[in-house]
Amino acid sequence: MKLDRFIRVAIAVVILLVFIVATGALLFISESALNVWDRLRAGPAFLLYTYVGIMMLLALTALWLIWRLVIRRKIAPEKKVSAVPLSKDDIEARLREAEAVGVDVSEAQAELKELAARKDAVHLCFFGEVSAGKSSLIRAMVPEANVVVDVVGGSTDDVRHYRWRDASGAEILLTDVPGIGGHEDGLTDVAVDEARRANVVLFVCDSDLTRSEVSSIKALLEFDKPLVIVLNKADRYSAEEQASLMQQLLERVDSIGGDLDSGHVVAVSAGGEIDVIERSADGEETAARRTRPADIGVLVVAINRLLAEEGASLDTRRERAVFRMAAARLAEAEGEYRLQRSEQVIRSSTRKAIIGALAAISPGTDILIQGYIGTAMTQQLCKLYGAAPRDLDIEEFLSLSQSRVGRALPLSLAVAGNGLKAFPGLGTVAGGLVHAVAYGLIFDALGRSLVLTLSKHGELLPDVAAKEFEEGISEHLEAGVRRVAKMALAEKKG
Ligand SMILES: Nc1nc2c(ncn2[C@@H]2O[C@H](COP(=O)(O)OP(=O)(O)O)[C@@H](O)[C@H]2O)c(=O)[nH]1
Ligand SMILES: [Mg+2]
Repeated sequence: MKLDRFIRVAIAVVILLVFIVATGALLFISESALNVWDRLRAGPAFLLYTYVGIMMLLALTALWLIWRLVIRRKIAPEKKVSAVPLSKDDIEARLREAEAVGVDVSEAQAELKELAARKDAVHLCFFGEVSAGKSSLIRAMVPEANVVVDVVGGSTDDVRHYRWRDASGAEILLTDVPGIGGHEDGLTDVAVDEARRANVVLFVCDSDLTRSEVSSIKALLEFDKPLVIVLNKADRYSAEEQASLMQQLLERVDSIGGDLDSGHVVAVSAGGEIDVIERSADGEETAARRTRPADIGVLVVAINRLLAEEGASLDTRRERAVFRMAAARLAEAEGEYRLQRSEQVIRSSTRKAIIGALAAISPGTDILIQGYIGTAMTQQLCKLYGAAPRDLDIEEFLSLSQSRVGRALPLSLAVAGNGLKAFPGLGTVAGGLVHAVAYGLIFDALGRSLVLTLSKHGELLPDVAAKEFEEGISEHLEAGVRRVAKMALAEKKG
């Protein structure tokens, strides 16, 4: 009670003092202001205007500085989703930049090399579900190629190219890819990538489109290259059925935004092979393999017409698709690089926190989180994810996180104590070690939560980041305990 009263009196005295000083200052300022004003008015007009001008300039500068420092939030560089297509120079510059930082750009570079290697030949990629008849079609176009055809469901397990000549005599490469919807994982990616590397995509189907075929076509349309829909196995349909199927195909593609010329939907029979049982005159049965007659004339005509019409645009459109693919590969590699680097940053900060806690007699998380290690870790992770927060944001984030840590500390200590029990031969675990693991855990959790937040939002929003830290903390603590306990034991021994 006594202390309380003393504080109140002290505050009253301070208020009185502030009042006296403020009044004095007001009197002094207005006195000198009026003084200056009078003199200025007495003097020449230009002096008055210059003076007022300078005062306003100073006031504006001060306002601008305050705005910059306190109000403005630095916007993280917009992730470029520009409509302007990537040029060769753009993508090469990006690759150089990334390589200089240490990103593994080999996959992206390989795509550019592949593009250069394909420059001289037009590539037609056959795309479609397993057993639609892609391999049979190629065999019908290039009989000497002798593509293996299997009844069971797609025999082509990797990409193959076959030479063909168009009407002008130019060499064209036909690409056979694994069927989409096959059983082996990852095959679809192979096929999709191959479609991006091609100049023209021939989508092969053998009936009305299934839902997955429609979504494949939707994805293919985004590559922006000439597309031909080939309705195969026409021998199974009557002329009317064929006509209505082709109409349906056109409508379906139209409904997903594909602007398909009616000349780009054709019905053919690749032929393929069929196993038959032959009975001879004496009644003996033998299994034989027969080739169905092929009828692919309309497809060849459509391809020739398309190649003649498109001309040089085939190459620019392929280039664009490959540049975009290379950019996507680069983005993946950058993501990978960030993950690895952030792991290093988190580990080294966690180690420092552990060392700090082991050295301190009575460690406090506040010094840890809001001190040098926390600031350095936050800065490094933000930089890695291209976020450019103001120092104030980092400070705010750390102080908001600090209050969350206060609540999570008992949990962290419990998790640390439990985690250490898993290491045999430690005996009774000393309190200092438990504390060190607990603080290390908190750093580990802070770093991991920050990485998730940054990759989600692309910038450091202090309140959001602190909230996400709080939400995920118990999960992060549990996930990190073995790793951090090991680290602490190593430090203690070391
Ligand atoms: N009826 C009929 N069957 C065909 C035709 N073309 C291919 N097939 C059969 O369809 C099955 C799959 O053919 P395939 O070329 O291996 O398909 P892929 O998986 O797309 O390469 C095989 O049994 C072929 O005999 C055709 O024009 N008519
Ligand atoms: Mg095949």
